[in-house]
Amino acid sequence: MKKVKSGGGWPAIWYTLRKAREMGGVWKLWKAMRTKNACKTCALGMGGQKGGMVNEIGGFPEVCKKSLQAMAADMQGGIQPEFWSTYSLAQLRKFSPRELEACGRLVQPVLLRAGEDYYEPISWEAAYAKIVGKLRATSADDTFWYFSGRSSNEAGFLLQLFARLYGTNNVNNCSYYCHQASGVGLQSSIGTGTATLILDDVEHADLVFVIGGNPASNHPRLMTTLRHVRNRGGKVVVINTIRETGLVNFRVPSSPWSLLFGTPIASTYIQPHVGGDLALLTGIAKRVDEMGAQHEQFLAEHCAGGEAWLAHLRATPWEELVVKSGVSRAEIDDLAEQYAAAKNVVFSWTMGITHHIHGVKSVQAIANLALMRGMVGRPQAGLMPIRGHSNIQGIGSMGVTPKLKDEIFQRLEANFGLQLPTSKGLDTLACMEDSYAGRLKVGFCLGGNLYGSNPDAAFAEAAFAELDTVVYLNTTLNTGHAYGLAKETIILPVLARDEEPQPTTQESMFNYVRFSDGGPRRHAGPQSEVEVIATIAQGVLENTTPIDWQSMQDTGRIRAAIAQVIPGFEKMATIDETKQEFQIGGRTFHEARFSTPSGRANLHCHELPVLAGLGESELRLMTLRSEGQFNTVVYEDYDLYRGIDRRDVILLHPDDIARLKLTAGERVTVRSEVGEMPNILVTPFESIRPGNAAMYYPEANLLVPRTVDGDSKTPAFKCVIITVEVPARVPVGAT
Ligand SMILES: Nc1nc2c(c(=O)[nH]1)N[C@H]1C(S)=C(S)[C@@H](COP(=O)(O)OP(=O)(O)OC[C@H]3O[C@@H](n4cnc5c(=O)[nH]c(N)nc54)[C@H](O)[C@@H]3O)O[C@H]1N2
Ligand SMILES: Nc1nc2c(c(=O)[nH]1)N[C@H]1C(S)=C(S)[C@@H](COP(=O)(O)OP(=O)(O)OC[C@H]3O[C@@H](n4cnc5c(=O)[nH]c(N)nc54)[C@H](O)[C@@H]3O)O[C@H]1N2
Ligand SMILES: [Mo]
Repeated sequence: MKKVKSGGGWPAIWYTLRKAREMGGVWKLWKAMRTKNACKTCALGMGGQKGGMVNEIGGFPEVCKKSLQAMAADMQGGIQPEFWSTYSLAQLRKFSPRELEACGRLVQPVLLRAGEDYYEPISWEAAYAKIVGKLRATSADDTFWYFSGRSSNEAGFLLQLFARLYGTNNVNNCSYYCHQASGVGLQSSIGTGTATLILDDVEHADLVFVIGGNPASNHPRLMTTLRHVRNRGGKVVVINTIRETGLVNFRVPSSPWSLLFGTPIASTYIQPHVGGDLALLTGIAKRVDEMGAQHEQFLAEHCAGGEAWLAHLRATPWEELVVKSGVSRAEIDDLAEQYAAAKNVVFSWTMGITHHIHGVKSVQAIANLALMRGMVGRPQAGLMPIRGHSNIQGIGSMGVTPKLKDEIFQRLEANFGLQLPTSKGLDTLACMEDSYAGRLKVGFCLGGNLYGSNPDAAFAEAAFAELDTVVYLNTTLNTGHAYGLAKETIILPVLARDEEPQPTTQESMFNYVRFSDGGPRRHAGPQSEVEVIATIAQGVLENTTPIDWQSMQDTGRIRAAIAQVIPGFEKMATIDETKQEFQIGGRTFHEARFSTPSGRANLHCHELPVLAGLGESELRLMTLRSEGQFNTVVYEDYDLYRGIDRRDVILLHPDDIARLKLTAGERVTVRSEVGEMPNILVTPFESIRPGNAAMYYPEANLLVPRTVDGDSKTPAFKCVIITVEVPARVPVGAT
């Protein structure tokens, strides 16, 4: 397939028109996209009361392929009852992620009984009776509660509250596989775990670092902002192991000029080795110090640990930094000079930073670098983790973590007269480990695809199989429904955000709360997430707690509770009348007063990890997303900007193909310490830094070990040591 020369542009627009035709016309899709609901895909935040396709500072039309794909998926027809008697489990397992998604919307509860080969439709009453009966018969700490990031704040708040009053803190979310390292790292540096700035600040930066992410595919709306930065003469420094086409040049659809001619995005493009960022960031800081370009006064007045950190930098040899980053001294010097010369600098990052065993350290290193020049705690500069799911940040704010923030815990107990459990609670992978060990009995998943997103897919399947019951609340089928099976599996169909009978709220990555109106249901069968949670909670807890669960089906009541309990969400109390969307209090730092106990930001020293996988036949594998997917949901096999038209590939630099004596186009077996994938196509990919390889997630989860960052518990999805073998060349008898 021919590779395009820029991201965005006409292919994205043709795609839109094609999708519109499939969905019954441009007008129908346009109407659906323009309703007052927060956009369903990434957390950049679009829609809400400003109307669909409008960003937080009023930019319009902000369209992206992903939001159209998500909308089109929700506009699909319903899965017919015969489907369930036609396709056995064995057949469902043969479906690809794309085929499962394309089966249509889930419209009735279905049950897979122990030992059966077919799911069977059941009534909502029967499903509720089964779930309530099972939960009542199970001790609370034998259950876990997993949340994805597309559900509303209201559903997130209600379900975590129910799980705790039921008696467990085994409450967690997909962030543990995503940005947890950002939350933990930022918290340790500045006392809060989210972006320190708003979209308008980014618009006015004169230098933006984009580290370890591919926003051209995964956060396309950010490209509009990066274009504005470049147009005003600002710089964009991209640090990415792959030279991503869309970060080199992007055709922003909302600008006629950019659409025709494209806009250069990166002014500088640096390609470190996978996992080399910590050393690179440390190197840039070392050079800034050598130049004497740090902000001494800021370090002295607003930071703690500055001196020790500078001493540590000075003692770290250059050679170590160059070897461990894979970036030359000249390039590091250049980055430091650009940084020292800039006035307003924004640091943004995504999974290339967090999906490592040193994820938290890398986030701290980004914060160190920003703090040393006083780039945090003032307008037009700051720290910006580019968040994943559209409401993953809100789900975190609502208390969906094993440990509640002290303030939330105290307010819940004081304001509502509740008694909450104080047990430790398990993070996401710990729940899977405990399931595998036979210690847990019931899993409850609000959205997402915990099986598909998990490292070590064979382990994940076995972990689910140990459970008695797993309950999934989903909108469409995914691989979890075919492989993430307990002895008894129940799928409950829920309404999408824009079909909710009542309003809901979502939080963007800029700490902005959006109010979604909901809208008419597309199918008769699915229920609202809040209704499902309240009904189960009422059945299990009845009147044993001070909460009237039935009345909690009213999302306005949940918002009233959120306003009382969650710090910074006070304006939730009036949002139903005012419809006034708001910035969460205490999160945006336009002044250098940090949320740490001392009010100062902390600088952290790091020992640099050895660059993994330098053995002769080894490669460092990153698992990543294509242009045509949203997480475990694959919409099309085609990865447009990288020019790859299938998913069973390993992307290798031609130098590595030669070094490993492979041939482009041949089938190989890729092995890691936990698994192997046969029949993978060797695919030359000049854009990747030699020594590193790439394969598509979720398929490649068969190869990812359960090695986590000790601080954030996030698996190292971006650094799997692999070897590649041509089957015919494996000597007879070898394993
Ligand atoms: N279209 C689309 N949009 C999405 C999603 C989706 O699946 N599809 N998912 C959403 C979610 S939940 C998330 S978390 C985000 C994910 O957004 P991204 O983080 O952009 O997604 P990944 O595909 O994981 O991207 C990894 C990028 O990091 C680079 N990389 C990998 N390892 C390293 C490294 O060690 N160092 C450096 N410097 N770079 C590295 C890769 O080359 C690649 O460009 O996107 C959100 N938006
Ligand atoms: N190897 C590897 N593994 C990874 C990653 C990687 O880069 N590499 N990335 C990780 C990351 S960043 C993340 S965030 C996780 C993603 O993990 P998850 O969030 O668990 O997975 P998704 O694929 O986003 O979930 C998709 C499902 O959500 C359901 N859904 C969609 N809309 C709604 C809704 O409104 N309500 C409800 N209840 N359900 C809905 C649909 O049924 C769909 O099948 O995966 C992680 N795993
Ligand atoms: Mo994510």
